[in-house]
Amino acid sequence: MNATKVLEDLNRRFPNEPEYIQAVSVVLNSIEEEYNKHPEFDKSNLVERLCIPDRIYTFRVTWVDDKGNVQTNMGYRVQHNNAIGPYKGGVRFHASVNLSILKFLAFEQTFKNSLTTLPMGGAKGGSDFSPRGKSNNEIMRFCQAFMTELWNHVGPDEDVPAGDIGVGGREVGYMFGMYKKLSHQFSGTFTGKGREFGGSLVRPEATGYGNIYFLTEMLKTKGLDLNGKTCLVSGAGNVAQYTVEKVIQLGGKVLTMSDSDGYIYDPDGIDREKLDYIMELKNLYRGRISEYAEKYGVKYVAGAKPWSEKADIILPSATQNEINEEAAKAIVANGAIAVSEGANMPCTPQAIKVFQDAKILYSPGKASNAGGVSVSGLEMTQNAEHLSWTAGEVDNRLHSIMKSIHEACVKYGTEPDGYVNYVKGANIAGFMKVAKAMMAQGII
Ligand code: NDP
Ligand code: 2IT
Repeated sequence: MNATKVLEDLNRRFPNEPEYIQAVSVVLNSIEEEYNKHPEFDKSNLVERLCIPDRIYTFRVTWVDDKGNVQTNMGYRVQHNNAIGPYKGGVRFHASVNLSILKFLAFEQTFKNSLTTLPMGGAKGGSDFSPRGKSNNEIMRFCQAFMTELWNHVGPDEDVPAGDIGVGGREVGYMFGMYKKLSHQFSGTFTGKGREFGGSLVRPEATGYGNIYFLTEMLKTKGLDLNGKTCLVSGAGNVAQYTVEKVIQLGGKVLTMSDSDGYIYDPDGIDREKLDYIMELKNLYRGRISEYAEKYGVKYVAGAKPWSEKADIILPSATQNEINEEAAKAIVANGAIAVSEGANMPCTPQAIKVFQDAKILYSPGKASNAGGVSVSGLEMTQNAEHLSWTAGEVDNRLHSIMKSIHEACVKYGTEPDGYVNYVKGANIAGFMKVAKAMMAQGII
């Protein structure tokens, strides 16, 4: 395999899909050497079979808003690869959603899920529907309309969706309800469900907690811990909130959080009480982060990201490509020691290079944010055995999964000078398992 050639070809075939090409490019560049040690891979054109999704469903979603207007949105489900388990991955509702973004997310999910040690393939779905400013009833009608198209293509052993940007417990509940009605079955077809109907304890916390468990392992390699460290967090949604919760528990100090309009900077740190306020503001009232600045009298910077502020640890937890080369240079110049991705692909390839050249700890989302889908996998197990585990049991398993992902990164990513290239480690470890499973299952 020649990564450059494969990418040129993908570029020619999918010229309007920059996020997808970006994600594939990072993976191919890091696995090229390892891949070429296995001539049997190329003989069966494994690389193309791995980069191109198994199938994609595209459909129109029509719903009626509160004023009686008929609205249409696009709906998608990208089923990328099911070599190691049923398709698995979240659903995103955001105005920016398009096929390129969902293809990148489904591609990444395949390797992430492989790293979790659990049997899950990779998928992603979503819609360009924007939940912002919509009433509860509008959200419900949209989720129901979305499922009337998707229900026949998902199932507990076929494809198991969950949440992502704009999709949390409320939306999963509505989609699950419609799925149940149409399929006439109560099954574990979604994860991130409410606790009362098969949801796992610790699933809401899992991505944020998992990222901090992973970060703790990275810091340990340098003899460091989180206590007293300052952190920049972006986002104020599910991942950001539980990232902040775990940082506070471990003695760190979070200086920033953000949303799509701007960021707040709190020099005293966001403590438990302030975090409770943010959770209520975002999860209940669906307000703006600027309201925090008004309430606590701190700085709010509209239309900007927090990366120019000085801190030890950087935890991007909002969206893709939120840290570019310039932001990465500012982060390094400010003396940061670690960047651990909570979001999917928040750093551009140029930004990643800046971190790696500076030899600071840097982990890609497919490793450090895998806690969410890991607990989704544990939710599938609990549903299959019709049991529910205690919060302590789920948290312990999450912790040990994050440790094992870290070990895999160190095993496959340690360079001759001792620097751990977590990108290479995560990509090779994630890839090898999927590759071996595909080879064993023949040319399909
Ligand atoms: P939420 O919808 O709960 O929160 C997203 C947050 O990011 C909000 O604060 C939102 O601001 C902000 N945001 C979203 N899009 C943009 C944008 N284009 N520019 C700036 N800010 C933006 O989503 P999650 O917390 O679930 O997801 C955050 C990230 O984590 C995503 O990259 C997702 O793929 C990834 N992830 C999520 C997992 C999960 O289990 N939920 C698991 C693994 C990764 P606003 O309120 O203004 O919309
Ligand atoms: O990006 C992700 O890993 C998620 N949004 C969670 C997917 C899942 O199936 O729990």
